[in-house]
Amino acid sequence: MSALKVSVLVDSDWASGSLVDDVRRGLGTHPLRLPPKWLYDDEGSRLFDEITRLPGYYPTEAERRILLDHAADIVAASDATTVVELGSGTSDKTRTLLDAFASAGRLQRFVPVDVSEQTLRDAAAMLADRYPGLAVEAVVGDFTLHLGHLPLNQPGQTRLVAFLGGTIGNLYVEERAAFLGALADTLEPGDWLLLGTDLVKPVDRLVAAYHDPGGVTEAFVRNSLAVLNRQLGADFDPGAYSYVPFWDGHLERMDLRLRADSPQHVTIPGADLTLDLAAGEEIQVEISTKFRPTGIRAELDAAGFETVELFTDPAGDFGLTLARL
Ligand code: AVJ
Repeated sequence: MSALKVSVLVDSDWASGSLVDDVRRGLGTHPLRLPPKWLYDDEGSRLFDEITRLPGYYPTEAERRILLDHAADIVAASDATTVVELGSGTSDKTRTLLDAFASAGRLQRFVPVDVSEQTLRDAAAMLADRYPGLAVEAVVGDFTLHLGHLPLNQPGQTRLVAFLGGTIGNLYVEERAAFLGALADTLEPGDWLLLGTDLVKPVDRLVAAYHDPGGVTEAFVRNSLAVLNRQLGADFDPGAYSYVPFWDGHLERMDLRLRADSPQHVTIPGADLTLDLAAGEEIQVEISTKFRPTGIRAELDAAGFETVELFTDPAGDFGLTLARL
C-alpha cells in the first residue's frame, strides 16, 4: 500500500493569493509583464500538455531521451531516497526517473510540488498507485515561495530535487540566483539537484518551438488574459492582441509577448487596477531562457552547488545537470 498526502499551500481561489500582487507589480508599471506561473490554470495546464506533444516542441522529447538513457546513472551517482519535483505538472517524464530509483530499491518518498491543484492531485494519485510502498507527499504550492515547506530529511538520508523541463528558464537571471540561493538554503549538504535546461541552438528551431502552425502555443500565451478575466474579473479582449514570439539573441532567450492591435482600456477589479495600452504596446507573458554549459555551471556554483555531471541528448538540444550541495 502506498500513502498519499496532499498539502495545500496556495488557495484554489487565486484571487486571494499572490496573483493580485503579481498583477499589480507586473501591470502597474512599464514594461508590462505577467509572471508565467499564472499561465497554468486548468486550461493552461491542458494547453501546455498539448504543447509538449507538438512536433516542433523538442524539449520534452529531448529531456525524456536523456532520462531514458541516463536515469540509472543519475540514481547510481546520487544516494537519495526522496525525490522532490518542483513544478511537477503531470510528472510524466519523472516516471522514468522514479522507475530507476525503484529498480535500485531506493524509492521511499516522492514530493511533487505544483500550483495547479487538480493536475497535481491526479498525478499524485496515479503515482501512489504505480509504486507500491511509496510515500507520496504532494504540495500544492509555488516553488518560488514555499520551499520552506518541503519535507525534511530523515536522519542519514538525502533528497534529490528535480526541476525539469527547462522551467528555470522562465525566471530572469536575478530571479534564478534568488531561487537557487533559496533552494541551497532549504536543502542540506549532501542533497542533490537535477536541473533541466534548454540549450542555445539555431534560431529557426527555437522560433519554431514557440510558434506552431496550429496556434497551440499562441492559445497558451493568450490564456494568460483569460486567467485575469476569470480570476480577477478583468475585461481583457484576448482577440484584440497579436501573439509576438521572438528570439532575443543578446539575452539568449525566447520572449513571448501579446501586442495590442489597437488602444485598449482594461479594468482589473480584483487587483484594483485600470490599464491603458497604446496601439502596439506589448505585455511580456513569458521568457524562456536558453543556456550554455558554462553558464549553467556558473549559476549553480554561485548558489553553492557543485556540478557533478551534465547529461545531454544525442543531438545536444537539452541539458540535465546533476549537482550536489
Ligand atoms: C514549461 C517553461 C519549460 O519555456 O519552453 C512552452 C513553457 N511556453 N511553450 C518553455 C512554454 C511556451 C516551457 N516551460
